[in-house]
Amino acid sequence: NLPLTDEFHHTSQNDSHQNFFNDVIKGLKSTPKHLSSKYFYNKKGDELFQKIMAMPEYYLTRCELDIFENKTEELAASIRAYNEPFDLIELGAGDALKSTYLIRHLNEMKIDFTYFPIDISGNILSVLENNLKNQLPELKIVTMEGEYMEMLKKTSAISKNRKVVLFLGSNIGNMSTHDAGKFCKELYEILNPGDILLIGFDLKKDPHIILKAYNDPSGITAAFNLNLLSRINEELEADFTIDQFRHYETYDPLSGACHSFLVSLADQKVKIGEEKIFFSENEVIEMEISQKFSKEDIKDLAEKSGFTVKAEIEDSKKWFIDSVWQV
Ligand code: AVJ
Repeated sequence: NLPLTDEFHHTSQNDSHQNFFNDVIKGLKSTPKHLSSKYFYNKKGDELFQKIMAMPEYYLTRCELDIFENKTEELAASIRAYNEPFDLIELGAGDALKSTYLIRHLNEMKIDFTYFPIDISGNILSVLENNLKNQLPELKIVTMEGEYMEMLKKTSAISKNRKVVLFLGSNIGNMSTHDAGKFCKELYEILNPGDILLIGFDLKKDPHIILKAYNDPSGITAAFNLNLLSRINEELEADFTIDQFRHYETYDPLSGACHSFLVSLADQKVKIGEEKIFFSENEVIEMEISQKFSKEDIKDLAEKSGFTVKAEIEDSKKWFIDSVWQV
């Protein structure tokens, strides 16, 4: 059945290429123009995000790492990891730096579970699989490359175990408030009674601290945004002149929305495949939202989507929360 597998693989790759093209064209033909930050993560984008996580200004990863490193037992207790086998599913696993602390702890406690890391970047998944197999050769791991919901449904088809879903890093902040609500409702529908969602939220705090995390003077965040234009050039036969766009960042302490934009520095025309897109001088492309939350925002989101908040685990600075929700 090799040819069949091959054919299937090709089809799904063509699909994701077509989806990328359609999303880009649709976004750039909208008013205001926008692109989806989920496409930031090609090989170069993964590397730039690793650099962002290492920047002194980008506190999010260190805060959540503090939780996973120093409150591991509390985390394990909150996901009710006892005797029966369960599936630990991570949405947007990335390099799994944080979750590895929990995974190692569960392993030491001789708890029976299978780890399903899901990510849109096949590149980062192979990095993660190599690392984990080296560190924990006995770990049961099944990597899943694709969109969150689609892959989550696939794990349900593979295994009927109780599910613990990790959605870390304040990745939920990349959705609009409306989309985040829809997303959590959809998760609630897919999960079964007793299943758990452990979800990371970056908290509202001093606006200067938040803005600096996304507006670093070294220009790494700018390069991270501009890399999507390069990716469109490489993969969609486009001709963006990268230095004709400039990164601009805002944080609104009232709504808690941190916004990334690229500003067109001139009137210009860009070709993408057969399509042509016109930019006026100072016109912006909305690139990314990184929403910040209050504790009330988190409780509202949980309850509106049907979940019960079981535990809230904070870092020592109280800048970040891992909230544990149960169906
Ligand atoms: C990976 C979505 C959590 O929004 O903080 C970092 C991505 N963008 N710097 C975030 C990001 C710019 C990040 N998340």
